Amino acid sequence: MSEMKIKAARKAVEYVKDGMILGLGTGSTTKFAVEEIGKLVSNGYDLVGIPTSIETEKQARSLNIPLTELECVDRIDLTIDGADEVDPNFNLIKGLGGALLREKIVAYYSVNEIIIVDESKIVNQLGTRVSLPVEVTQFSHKKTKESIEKLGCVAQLRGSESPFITDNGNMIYDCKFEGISDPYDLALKLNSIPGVVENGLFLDLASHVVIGTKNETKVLE
Ligand code: ABF
Repeated sequence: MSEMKIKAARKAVEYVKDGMILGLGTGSTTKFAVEEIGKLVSNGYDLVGIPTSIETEKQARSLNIPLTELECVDRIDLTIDGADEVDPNFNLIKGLGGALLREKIVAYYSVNEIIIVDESKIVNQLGTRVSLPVEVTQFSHKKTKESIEKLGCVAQLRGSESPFITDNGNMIYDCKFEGISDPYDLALKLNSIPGVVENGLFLDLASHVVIGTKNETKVLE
């Protein structure tokens, strides 16, 4: 599995050009891409990164990748990030890594968003392989859960002994739908519930999908 992730990560980093402002995703696949970006920096590339999580920020700092904040730039040239599901329209479920809010903000401001996955993440319909992560405020989260479940899912608070708290101080409900037939409609309905901060449906945000398989690396764009 790592082999496929590494292949996808290396292929995506081929799109990095000297002088770019890069969004740095989160997760075990993206970790390999950040490692490769660190090598480019050591080789003299002038790159600046915007991390999507505290975890990625730590990794980038350890590799001496210069960092900035979104407010300090007028665009992100390219973001490389992972995903939990990818459908045939390049729509995604993200957030199993817990960083969906910052990942979505960074994706929104990126000229190109390259998604790197191994082939197990490819699905015909979103919501069939994994639950949909939804980030909610701690305040009244049980009420928010009730409203989310009215949309046709079973919502499970992340964290067994103590709740998982995101980098933004919020909680996550993992919402099991039996397939999501209209992700656009669901995304709108979820985000109109007070207490929902963001949902893990990434719609029309990915420009490229790089799939690592046992034999080859496929680039879809
Ligand atoms: C992030 O990390 C997420 O949005 C996604 O949940 C996860 C994918 O992680 P991995 O590459 O470890 O499967 O990109």
